Amino acid sequence: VKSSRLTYEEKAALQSHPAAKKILEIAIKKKSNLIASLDVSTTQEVLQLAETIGDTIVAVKLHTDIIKDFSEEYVIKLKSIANKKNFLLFEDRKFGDIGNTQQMQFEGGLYKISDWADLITSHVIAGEDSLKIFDSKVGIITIAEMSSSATLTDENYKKRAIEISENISNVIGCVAQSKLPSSLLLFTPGVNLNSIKDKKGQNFNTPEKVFDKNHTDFIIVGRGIYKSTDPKKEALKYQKSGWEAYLKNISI
Ligand code: 5FU
Repeated sequence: VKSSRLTYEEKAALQSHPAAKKILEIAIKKKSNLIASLDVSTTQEVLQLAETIGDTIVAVKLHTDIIKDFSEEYVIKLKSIANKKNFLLFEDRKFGDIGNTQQMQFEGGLYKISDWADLITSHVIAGEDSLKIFDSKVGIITIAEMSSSATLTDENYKKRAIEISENISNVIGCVAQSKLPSSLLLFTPGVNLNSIKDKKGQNFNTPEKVFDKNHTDFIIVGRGIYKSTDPKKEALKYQKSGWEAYLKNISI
């Protein structure tokens, strides 16, 4: 019996947005569904980690507003590593305001996210029109469901978030903790092989669990990699574990 989950090749055929096609292409080529969340506070740490683990990942996820020494030079260097190592740049900005404000936050300020990000996250809390301001080149990933304890993103919220996501042509998928329609790519944070939660509300699952239970497409790993004493070794472990979980998922 064929599993209800589609392969990355099948998903790529369903997707029309270039960022969606690209991340799936990289996944197939590298045999990786790993996104590293580099939540570190200096540009040097981001660049060093990106260089070290770049071969094992499909994207680097960033929170650019936690970096102390952001500069245009840093963006140039990071883009060059991304090109060389073939991964995407994913800014986890979680926009959550009216369209007019989000547009200024996306295009302006210090970070000029629209100049360099391949992927961004946005909440849908302000309704469908708020998502129409992002330029068509960027792949939007909406937040349909959060990983934290007692999150307000209940079943109804998730359902509405999915409806909005399906209506906006450059939304390529959602961050969520449960299954999505196969037209949307599923990005799952809260993944860790060694811990089940932190002391600030985060909940963790293993790569195997999020593939088995949710048919995820991409696992997002933060502290599991960047806090480890050997990030390269740990990234390889998550790459392998995520890929094996995917292979098992498609073979059932
Ligand atoms: F939308 C979400 C969510 O529901 N949970 C998350 O953890 C985003 N995240 C992000 O993924 C969070 O902001 C971190 O950047 C990352 C998880 O990092 P960790 O160190 O693996 O917990």
